[in-house]
Amino acid sequence: MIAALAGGVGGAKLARGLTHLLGGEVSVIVNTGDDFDHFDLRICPDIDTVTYTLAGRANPETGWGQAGESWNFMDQMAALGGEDWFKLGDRDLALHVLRTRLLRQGMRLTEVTQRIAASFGISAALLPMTDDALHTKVRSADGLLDFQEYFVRRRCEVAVQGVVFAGADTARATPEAMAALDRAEAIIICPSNPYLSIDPILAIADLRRRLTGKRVPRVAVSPIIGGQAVKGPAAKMMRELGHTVSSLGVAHKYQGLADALVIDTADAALQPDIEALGLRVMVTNTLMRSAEDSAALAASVLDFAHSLRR
Ligand code: FO1
Repeated sequence: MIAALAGGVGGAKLARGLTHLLGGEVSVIVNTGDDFDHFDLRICPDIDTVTYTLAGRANPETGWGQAGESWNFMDQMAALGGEDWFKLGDRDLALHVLRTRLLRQGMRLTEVTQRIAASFGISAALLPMTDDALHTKVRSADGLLDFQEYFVRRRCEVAVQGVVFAGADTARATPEAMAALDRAEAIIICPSNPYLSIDPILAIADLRRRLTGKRVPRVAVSPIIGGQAVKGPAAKMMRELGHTVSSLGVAHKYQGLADALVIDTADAALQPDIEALGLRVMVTNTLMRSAEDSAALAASVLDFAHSLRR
C-alpha cells in the first residue's frame, strides 16, 4: 500500500503515474484547503484536478477542469451579469451540483469523492485530508484573502506575506486518510506546492503526526526545477516568503518530514547540499509532460523508496 500526498496539477500528475502502476494499492490524500462555495456549490479544485487527471480527462492546457468542455453555463451567466471570474465548464458544473446535493443529504466529502471517482472508473482511493472545513487564506498587503480570490481573481499578483489555514485546529483527519498512512509501506509527497498544497494537509495534527512518526520510506518530489515552479505561484510565493527558490529550499522545508528528495537533472549540483541536510537524493527527469513521463517518474520514485527501506 502506497500513500501519496497531493494537491493540484503537479501532484495529480505523479498520482496518475502511481495509480497507473499500482491501481488500488495507492491511496491519494488530497488537499481540500482550496475548497470554497461558489453559486452555493461546493467546489473542490484539488480533488477535482486529481480525479480528472487520474481518469485521463483533465484539460491538458490548464491542468484543471475537464478536457473538451463546453461553456454554455458560463456564457449565459456572464450575459446575465453574474460572476464569471471563476470558470465552470458545463460538465464540471454537473459534478459540483451532484457533490453539493450529496453533501446536503449528509454524505461525508470522503464518501462523495469515492462515489465520483468510481463513476470515472478510478481504482485508487481518493481521500480528502478532512471532511471538515479548513480554508487556506493568504495574508497580503490587501488583507487576508480567500484562496481562490488570491489564486484566480487576482491571478497571484498580490505579494504573499503569509499563508494561514483557517480551521486547522478543529478540522479532523478522516479515518480513511489516517488508515492509509498507518498501512502505507512508503509515503510519497507529490510535486505540489509545499506551501499551498502540502502544508494544509500537514496542518492537520493527526496527519502530520503520522508522517513524522512513520518508520517507512518517505520520499518527496521537488516541484521546483531550475529555480522555477513547473506551474503556479510556488516560486513567486517562496521568494515573497523569503525562502530559497530551489530544490534546496524545498529540502529545508521537508526536513523531518521526508527521508529523501527527488530532484530534476537540472538541479543535480544541489545534491551534496541537500544530502548535508540529512535527506537522501535521487536525480532524475521530474518534468511530466505525458502519461508516460508520469509512469516513468512514478516507477523510479517507487524503486528509490524501496531502496530506502530500513
Ligand atoms: N483556475 C484559474 O486560474 N481560473 C479559473 O477560472 C479556474 C476555475 C476552476 C474551476 C474548477 C476547478 O476545480 C478549478 C479551477 N481553477 C481555476 C483552478 C483552481 O483555482 C486551482 O486548481 C486550485 O485551487 C489550485 O491548485
